[in-house]
Amino acid sequence: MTRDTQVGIVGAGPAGLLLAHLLTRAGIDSIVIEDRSREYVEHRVRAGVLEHGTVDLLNATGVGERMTREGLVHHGIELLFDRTRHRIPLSELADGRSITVYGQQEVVKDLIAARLASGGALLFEVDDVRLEAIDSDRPEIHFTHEGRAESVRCDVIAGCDGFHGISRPSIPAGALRFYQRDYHFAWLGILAEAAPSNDELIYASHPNGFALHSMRSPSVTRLYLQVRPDERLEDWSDDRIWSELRTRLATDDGFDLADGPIFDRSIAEMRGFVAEPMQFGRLYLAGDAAHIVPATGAKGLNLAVSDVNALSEALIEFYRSGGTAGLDGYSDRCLQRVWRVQEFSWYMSSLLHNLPNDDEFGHRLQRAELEWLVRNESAARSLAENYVGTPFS
Ligand code: FAS
Ligand code: PHB
Repeated sequence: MTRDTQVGIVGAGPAGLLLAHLLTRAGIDSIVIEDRSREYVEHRVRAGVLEHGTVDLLNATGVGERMTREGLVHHGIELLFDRTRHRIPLSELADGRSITVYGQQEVVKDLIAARLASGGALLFEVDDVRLEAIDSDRPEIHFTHEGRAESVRCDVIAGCDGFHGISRPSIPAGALRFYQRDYHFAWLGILAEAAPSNDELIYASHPNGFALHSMRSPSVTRLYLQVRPDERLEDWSDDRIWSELRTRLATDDGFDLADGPIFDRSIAEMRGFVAEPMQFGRLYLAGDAAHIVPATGAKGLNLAVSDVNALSEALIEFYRSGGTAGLDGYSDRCLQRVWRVQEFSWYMSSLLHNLPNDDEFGHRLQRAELEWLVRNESAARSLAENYVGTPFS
């Protein structure tokens, strides 16, 4: 069966679902196809920090109600080194802007509910997806669904299928330039049934490596440990995880890390990646399909949101006035923010992790920057403004 639509969207992650939502609100038709099940995408544990601009966009477009009810608004973060915590007052330093802690899978659940309520097309568990005629004005998406061969004909394809999707590889070799930075460390992340041990996130720099105390709700804690990229989960018993977390999050101010049953664990390698341009013909890449950042700056999800905000504005201009300035400028507009965020994520990663092959001189430089951050307001303000996110340009 062949379906005709205006925008074909590959991938039902935050980028694809939010784009479909923004287009539907503007009366633009779209079809979203996803190769995993609804159950899988609604329970996939990933990011948890929403920038101020992301929160505003979700609220302004009518999908922020549960986020506002269940999300945790934070006005600061803490940096921990030499057993001492230092608070960075984000909102004081960044014009009152804040972050909201709300799981990515909750954002995905809210967007899927909105999509189904709008009656918009959303197909799960598709297979054999391939893109054709992406440099024509009527590109096509071919796939199988429930055993039947299907295709979508559209004006534009939005490649929102993540780093391992088929959109980016569908672009002819040589048409894109790739920029990659391997950080040679990974994060072991857990979710535990334990009340968070602090009201705000704690980013810890420790001789054993980085650690992060985050959360998902008043009863669920999210914690991360820097590990080697080749580390295996089976080598980390619950006891070993908790004892290493206690070591790296130890302070002299009586902070005590509460533990509890671990119900989710994963290891994610940290890297920086950018594909330029984020467009080829009528195929527009958004989110992880075009760029990856290490999670230290909590930017992955938020960058995907800013991409589709820009793409939806460009498509609304295209369908309302026929103007293509927005579409032609989409890649440059996004890449400006992508490289700002890459730099901030590199800065936070280099500041807080034990970098392989780093020497004592390097450790002293990290210490000097940490001490400068907690002593100098302009340095702290720069971190705060980047962390809460600058307004979408
Ligand atoms: P996504 O990867 O979320 O979504 C792409 C969708 O496309 C998926 O549903 C996928 O199943 C689908 N898809 C793939 N191939 C397809 C095909 N051929 N056909 C149809 N559909 C296809 N960020 C943080 O800030 N904090 C974190 O702790 C954090 N943890 C992360 C852990 C992991 C393992 C990963 C990979 C990322 C993490 N991130 C984190 C970053 C994360 O939040 C991403 O930036 C965010 O998911 C990007 O959203 P999308 O671009 O929508 O891509
Ligand atoms: C998370 O809560 O998952 C989280 C928070 C901050 C980060 C990365 C991940 O920098």
